[in-house]
Amino acid sequence: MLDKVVIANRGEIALRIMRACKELGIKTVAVHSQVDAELMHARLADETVCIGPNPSKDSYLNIPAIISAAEVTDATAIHPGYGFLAENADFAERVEQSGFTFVGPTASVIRLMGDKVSAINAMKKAGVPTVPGSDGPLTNDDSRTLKIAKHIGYPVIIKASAGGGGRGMRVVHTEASLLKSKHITQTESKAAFGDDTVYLEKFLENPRHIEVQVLADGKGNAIHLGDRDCSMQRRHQKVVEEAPAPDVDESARKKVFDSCIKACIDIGYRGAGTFEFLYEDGCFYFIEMNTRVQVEHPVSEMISGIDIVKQQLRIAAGEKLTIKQSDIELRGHSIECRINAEDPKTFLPSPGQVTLLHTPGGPGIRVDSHLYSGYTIPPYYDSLIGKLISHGETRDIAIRRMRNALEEMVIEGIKTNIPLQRDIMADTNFAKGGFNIHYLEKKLGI
Ligand code: MV4
Repeated sequence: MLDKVVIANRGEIALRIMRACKELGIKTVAVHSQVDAELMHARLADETVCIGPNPSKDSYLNIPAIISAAEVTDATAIHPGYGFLAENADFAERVEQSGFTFVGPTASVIRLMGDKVSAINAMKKAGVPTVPGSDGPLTNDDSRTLKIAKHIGYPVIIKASAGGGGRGMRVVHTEASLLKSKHITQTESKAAFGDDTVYLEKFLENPRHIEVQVLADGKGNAIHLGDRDCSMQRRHQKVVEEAPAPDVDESARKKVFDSCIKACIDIGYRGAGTFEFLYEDGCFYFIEMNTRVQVEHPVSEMISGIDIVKQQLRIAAGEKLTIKQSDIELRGHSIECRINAEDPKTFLPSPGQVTLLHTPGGPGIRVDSHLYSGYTIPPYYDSLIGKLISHGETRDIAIRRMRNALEEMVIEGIKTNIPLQRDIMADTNFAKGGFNIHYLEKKLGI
């Protein structure tokens, strides 16, 4: 097993990783910015290192500072969590070149998936269903671009190959605006990512966002932990996630799971990963792969009984995946509500001191949060302060448990989105399930 892990992150995920390390008997190093000395996991860590001033670029994105922290503490591995450097291939490479274990896939796989054109190509080769599109980058041959779009049929979407997660895309409704949109996307992509490679896809108008959680050991073994529906989102920020995705065609689902496992083996995937799909009219269409543990991993843990973060650490230690697909039984239904320190109406961040905290409990309730009474939420980082997760034999029971938990939860001193979450859990369309990615923005009147 790994001896000592640097947790290169903050907040709830740093605490989540620390708990997994402690369970496995791994020593922990918390690295933090100046203001983050007050973080819950820093108090619980075996060692702490301040890696710099509060802005992320000076601390959590400071690669030399994080590697130095690993050196001075004699750590053997670095877990990046999510966000920050988690999907930075150069970071993974420098971690390994410095003699530490990176808890994640190889730098070359991160790079392959970071480039969306190469990711889609690798997936197509493995038999993962993709969106009808340009089958590679658009060239400077404009007549070819026009021909491709005409063949696919409008509307189409132009995406930056270096983009992802909603950055660098443009929907095109008519032939008249295609080339201008292509040019603008190229220019913006060059400015934002230093790469003007763009590609084109059929634009799906009312899809759901469904993703598949996988674990692979990089030694030819891979399994899936089912799917998650992340369609309840606003401006590319997920608000509620659930597993399994409600009302999915069973034969399409089986096929897509098999294709994800095959893709993991084909690309030599190692660690936890997520295949993101759009789902429309009973069909899955791959859009991107995330090469990290995700915020919403707990709903997959709840239905599978597998601790994803412990599996990440075991795989990083070089263990073979001992769980077989046939060992996994996906049981019941799980829902996650993200709790943000923000105004529930304007969505503006609401940092400040938590003067009183009461967390919910009871059967089928899990709270992943680093909050404590008296903690001051700093203004420098994102506003996620915790996650409420429910589990039950049925989706209906999971919803009822979540409603109770949201009713019990008390956070005083700051504004939170708990009122919005209560509203969503009371929504009759949420209760039905199967809403698409536009549902929440329409409900909020955006
Ligand atoms: C799309 C799409 C429709 N058609 N691609 C947005 C984030 C990035 N991961 C991909 N995105 C989309 N790609 C095609 N061909 C619609 C979106 C999209 C979206 C996807 C998932 C979750 C929320 C979304 C919100 C707006 C647009």
